[in-house]
Amino acid sequence: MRILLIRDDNTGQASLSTMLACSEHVTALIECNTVKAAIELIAENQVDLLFLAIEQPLDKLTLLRSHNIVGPPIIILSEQQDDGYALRCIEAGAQDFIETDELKPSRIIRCILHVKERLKVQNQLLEHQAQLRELALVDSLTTLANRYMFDLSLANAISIAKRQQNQLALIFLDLDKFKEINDTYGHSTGDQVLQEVAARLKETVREADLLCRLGGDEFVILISEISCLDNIRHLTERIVSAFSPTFNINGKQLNLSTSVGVATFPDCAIDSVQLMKCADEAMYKAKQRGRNQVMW
Ligand code: GH3
Repeated sequence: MRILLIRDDNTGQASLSTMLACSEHVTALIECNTVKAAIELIAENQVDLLFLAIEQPLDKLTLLRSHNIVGPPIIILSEQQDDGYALRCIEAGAQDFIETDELKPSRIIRCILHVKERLKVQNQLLEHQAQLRELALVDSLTTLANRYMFDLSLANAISIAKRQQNQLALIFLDLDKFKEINDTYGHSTGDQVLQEVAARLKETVREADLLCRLGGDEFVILISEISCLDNIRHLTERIVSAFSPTFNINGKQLNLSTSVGVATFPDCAIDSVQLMKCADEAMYKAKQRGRNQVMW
């Protein structure tokens, strides 16, 4: 554990410094004597645990937490022998409260070990949270954003566009006769084609554009920053061209094209539902007109 000790100059706290320096659980010990210095040290260093051993620790703790809402865990060492005060420190975010009277190496080590265990559990929870977030927002086959992520992003992008009076574009793609690929070569080949489509689209759009697989053989690109509609036209041309090279899947050369519908906000629609409908209808027109083309 990398530990930061904030302490005043008096005997009890000096012995805490010695105990920490001697502990096998402490890999680094940094010391300072003001909250201001501590805030700077936390910003510049990895600090796993902070011991606060200065006058009026509750006020200092509140000050620290107001600068570092998600800062390192804090343990208070104080001369106060008042359960109510200790409780208020815990309520304000301290992990533990040690009275100077109880200051001995075994108490400090127990404290460090408890924090270590809590951090382990906390990290596991954060990992699970990240996994759940990924499951909720990412399409597992292509690793593109999924429909849920798209719906959230579109609603958000529209409210920003309304506020800033910007334009948005939706490019809606539905692969042509994709079912034939499944029927002829099997579902697993179909899956690999979908992954290759996602990879080609990723190379075609910019980082700032949101590329999603809505489901099945449908993809959508949300463009939140449009400088001019000609750029969207060029992009859709590049998208159609991205399907020109044959798809080489397990040694088979497969031909595939896509029908594309484009809709812009606020010209075609006043909300996300209308905008999607508009792009869908444009795509449907492209299908009706013979596929492998872009319609607005
Ligand atoms: P059209 O040009 O008229 O759109 O023809 P299509 O064959 O692409 O149309 P349709 O929407 O009927 O076919 C889409 C196919 O996509 C049908 C479905 O079995 C397949 N599909 C949907 N999800 C997946 C998937 O995750 N993997 C694979 N391999 N196929 C999928």
